[in-house]
Amino acid sequence: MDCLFCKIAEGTIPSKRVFENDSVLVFHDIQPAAPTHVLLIPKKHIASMNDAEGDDFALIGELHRVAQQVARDLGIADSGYRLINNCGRNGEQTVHHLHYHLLGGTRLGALVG
Ligand code: IU
Repeated sequence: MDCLFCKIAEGTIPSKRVFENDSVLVFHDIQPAAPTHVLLIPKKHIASMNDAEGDDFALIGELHRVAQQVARDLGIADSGYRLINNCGRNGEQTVHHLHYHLLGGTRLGALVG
């Protein structure tokens, strides 16, 4: 499958990895939007949040568990962070393999509220 994040998960395209287990990979975003900016992906190809089904929701729970752990490991947990999933065109999703952005290390500004 011609998917950038599948190739990163397989290792055929290199990335700066920060965490990996059987189902999840975390690596640094190539264009960081904050002092800490990593991407969390399932190794399984799921095109977007719209495409998640069945057991994928357990995998999405695992992504959140790993996000909490990686935030601690990267030293951004106490000051806080943002965990974002962009879905579809209006969500500005550009890579069509489900992923979360974990951003921290600075005040990020309010998006809502
Ligand atoms: P988005 O949510 O689909 O808009 O985010 C895609 C992210 O993937 C974006 O922040 C890019 O900088 C990032 N990225 C990357 O880390 N490595 C790449 O080779 C490419 C995009 I293309």
